[in-house]
Amino acid sequence: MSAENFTVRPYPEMWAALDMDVPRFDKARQMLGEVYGKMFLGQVNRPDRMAYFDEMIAEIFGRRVEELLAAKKEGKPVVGTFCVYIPEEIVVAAGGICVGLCGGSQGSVPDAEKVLPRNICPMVKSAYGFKAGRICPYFQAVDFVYGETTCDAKKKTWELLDRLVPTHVMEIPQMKRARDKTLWLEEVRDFKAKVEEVCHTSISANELAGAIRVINDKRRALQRLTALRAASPAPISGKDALLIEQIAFYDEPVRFAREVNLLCDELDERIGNGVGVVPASAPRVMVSGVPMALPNWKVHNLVETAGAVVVGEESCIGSRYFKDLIDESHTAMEAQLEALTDRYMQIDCSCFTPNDERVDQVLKEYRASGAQGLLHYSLQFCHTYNIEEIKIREACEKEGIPYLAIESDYSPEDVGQLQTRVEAFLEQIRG
Ligand code: BJ8
Repeated sequence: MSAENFTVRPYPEMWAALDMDVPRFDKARQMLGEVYGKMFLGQVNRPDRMAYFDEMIAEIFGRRVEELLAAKKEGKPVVGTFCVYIPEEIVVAAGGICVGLCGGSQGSVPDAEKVLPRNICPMVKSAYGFKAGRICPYFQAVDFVYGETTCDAKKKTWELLDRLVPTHVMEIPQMKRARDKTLWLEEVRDFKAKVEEVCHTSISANELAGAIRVINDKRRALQRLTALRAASPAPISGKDALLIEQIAFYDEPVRFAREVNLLCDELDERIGNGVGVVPASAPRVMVSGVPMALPNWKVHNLVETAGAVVVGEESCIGSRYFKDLIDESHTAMEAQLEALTDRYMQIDCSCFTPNDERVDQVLKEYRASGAQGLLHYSLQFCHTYNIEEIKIREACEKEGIPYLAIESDYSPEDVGQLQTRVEAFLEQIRG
């Protein structure tokens, strides 16, 4: 596939059957194809195994949606989520499919702003706008969605989203004391009961054990990919790695893990032969902060267009999603749910207070990645990440780590200004 002839394939009949705004969505499809072709296929010396992930984008509005619809036909639940706190193992154990519905596009923001305030997080607006504008086949295909109470923008939006699609909400505690963990375990139990009720099924310990293994394998594959990015020269671009982390939220997990491992085999070979996507002298940057939902490639594109390479994402679309595994040794349901709860409570989202473990985690990942500078990325109006940024900055200053904080939204308006700041940051790294 070349940059010029890459297209995201159209499925107008299926979209019409899903009650989508087909003419409008088709324009968005074409634009995505053009942007993707330029941004991804124009990269030099990409690993061959990226072909699978290119194909996932070419078929993002087609074949994968067909798979979801086929699963529904067989009576399997298809559940949409917006946060890595929602335990997808339980949906998979019920024979269902979990898809991430976080919005990463400016295109759906105006639909949301007809209803929601303008001065809230673009990720929330983008997600809501996809449903309100009927311009996302995944949103149209899900049986129901599961929101959470991580931040105010999200939890109040779920009340309105429920008017458009059945929306259930898990209460995520804001602290990590023993009583908060007890609350979270109760929420996990309720989540399981709700999934069972909606899906008319009862999950067995055996099924849950299988689902835990499947999702752990997906996480192990992503951990392997992250470890390989520490090599110098970097064997894969940050843009491609981010793309894979984004696809993790909608691909079939067993197939996805297999493909990531095949890619990692190729990266192993590249490292052995000293092959990289950039020269070993290119500045290496780690990105930390809010999740970058598809198709939000803004920061990575800025950094890599300026001649550097991104070597890690401390983010929920990144290491926060896969750094921790669930203990697979339990065979009884209650012990499995407790193990699952323990794993999920390790996620260090800035919605928690205190959240000092995130500062330690950022430094740990920074050292492991071989990065030479840290770029903190917040979305506009995300108070928790914007405020927690202060502690990350202080830690970097203390360690002498070159540091840049960016706060942005999904519009292209600030690209010129951000480019200047990124270039100055890379100059600082180059010394
Ligand atoms: S566990 S990071 S996926 S909440 S960026 S919507 S917090 S205003 S995305 Fe997140 Fe779960 Fe936390 Fe991860 Fe609100 Fe901030 Fe927007 Fe955010």
